Amino acid sequence: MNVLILTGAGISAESGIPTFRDANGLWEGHAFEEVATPQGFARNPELVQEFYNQRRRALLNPEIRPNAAHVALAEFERDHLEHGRGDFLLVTQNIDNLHQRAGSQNVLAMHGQLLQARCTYTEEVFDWTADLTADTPHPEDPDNDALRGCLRPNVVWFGEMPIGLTRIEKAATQADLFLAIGTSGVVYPAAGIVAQTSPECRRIEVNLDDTPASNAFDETIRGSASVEVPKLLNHFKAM
Ligand code: BJW
Repeated sequence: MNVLILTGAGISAESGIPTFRDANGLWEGHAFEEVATPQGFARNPELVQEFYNQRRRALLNPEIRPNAAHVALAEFERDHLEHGRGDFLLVTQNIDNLHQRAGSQNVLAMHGQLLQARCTYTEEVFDWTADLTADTPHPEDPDNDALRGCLRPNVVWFGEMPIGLTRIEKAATQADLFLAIGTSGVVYPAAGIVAQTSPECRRIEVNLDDTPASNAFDETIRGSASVEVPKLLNHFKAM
């Protein structure tokens, strides 16, 4: 059985990371055009860097840890691959590292990673845990003043190309089981993955609420990811 998982902000909500579109979400107080587009970054880099600096600092708080849903996915993958039961790919829209910290191996972070910075000139990517500012020196050429402030968060904003689309499309067409967990189904191309799966694929959505994508799924499970995902994966174990 080939398994494809798609996760969104809802899976990390119970780890203490706010979602985007729920009440008290990450964009409360911001228009998404201000903080999640290249145009917004060009207009006001300080605002955008500070938005991500705060989120980076929050992610590094030791109290933010993977929850039961992240752990269940990692354990399911390990067992699935160890027993040669088929392919497994976990596509996450989240820029936190909670899947990786839970032990997931085949993770494709299609919207990038918060603990990485990217040089806007060379596209080089660096692991990054500090704040980014207009004065941050280039890590490999710190005395070069022309490169000061060239780093941006290595994340995918609206209008930018998500990461790994060819691999995602291949996994979708070959999947026997597709689970979409904690995503509002409004951001493309992630929201279109379900439509790339074959008619034989079993498609299940796990979310607290209905989403605009719910009708595209064979089954919808209403509940919190930390409760429903371990139960669901236990059901599919050994298949
Ligand atoms: C729980 C829970 C619990 C809560 N348990 N559930 C086709 C049609 C229309 C538009 C487009 C289209 N194709 C492309 C577009 C344009 C655009 C788009 O989608 N716009 C729509 C908004 C209309 N897409 C893009 O621009 C993408 N790029 C692209 O297509 O490029 C093409 C291209 C071609 C040629 C040249 C160049 C490019 C890029 C999209 C990038 C999205 N980036 C962001 C920010 C990332 C960095 C960051 O984190 O700051 O990604 S936006 C934001 O939304 C973030 C998320 O990953 C993404 C999705 O959000 P998510 O995860 O679904 O979170 P929420 O908050 O929306 O939902 C949480 C859900 O969880 C809710 O449903 C809750 O109920 C649930 N929940 N607690 C279970 N405990």
